[in-house]
Amino acid sequence: MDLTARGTSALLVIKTGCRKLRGTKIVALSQTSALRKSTTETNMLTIYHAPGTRSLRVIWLCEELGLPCTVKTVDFSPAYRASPEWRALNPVGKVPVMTDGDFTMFESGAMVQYLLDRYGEGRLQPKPGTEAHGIYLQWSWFAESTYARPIGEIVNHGRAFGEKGRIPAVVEEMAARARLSSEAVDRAVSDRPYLLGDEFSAADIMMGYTIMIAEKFASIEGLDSLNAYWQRLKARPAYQRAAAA
Ligand SMILES: N[C@@H](CCC(=O)N[C@@H](CS)C(=O)NCC(=O)O)C(=O)O
Repeated sequence: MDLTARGTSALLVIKTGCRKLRGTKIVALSQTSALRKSTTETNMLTIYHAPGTRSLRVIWLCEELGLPCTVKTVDFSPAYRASPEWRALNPVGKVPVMTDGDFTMFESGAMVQYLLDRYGEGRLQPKPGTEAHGIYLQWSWFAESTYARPIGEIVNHGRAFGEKGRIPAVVEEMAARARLSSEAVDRAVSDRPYLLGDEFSAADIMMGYTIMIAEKFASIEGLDSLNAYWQRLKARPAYQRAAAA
């Protein structure tokens, strides 16, 4: 990881980008006038990123859409995340944060939806207001609010209490909740390549990150459809570029 501190600030340098900056000019990849306008008239998107965290979703989406963005690597230490500098961007000291010009957002799923609605031109989500869009929202929200939640608690429990203070029954109970969600996704993708069917959508990006942490902190063993789905997601060049950021 190429981290270069700027002065005393723990907000670390631009390490890489969804797309490279040339000097101060962003290379606009989209052919659309709306996007060309926004990429040339503003400094466009900046994603505050810590490797292995939910900022992966936002970078991955930008890569899938070909949206230019700047990635800034953030010091993920509790001390920095508690600092007034970081709290001004994320009020609870979490990662990620995204800015679009002067506009700032926290919550990865909200960033994904904002980017799709503003710059997606209908890509990677069904038409809003349709049942297909309802299913898309269902899996997107499920990924963060139901599936990721117990996994996050396993991580937080370990971080707060350490190996010695860890309460195994609590971790087991949360792992069981995560497993129930893993099984639900396993069934959902048992007859289709992606959550919505044949077409990849941003719901798969939301879910992909959650499967990543399920694999790391809970277990996805023995769930063949889920594992095959995860391999399909990881094989996407956009995922690979995001994972390398
Ligand atoms: N629902 C939030 C969750 C953010 C979150 O939990 N981020 C993790 C990293 S992936 C974090 O900052 N954890 C530190 C902590 O909770 O103390 C989102 O999707 O942005």
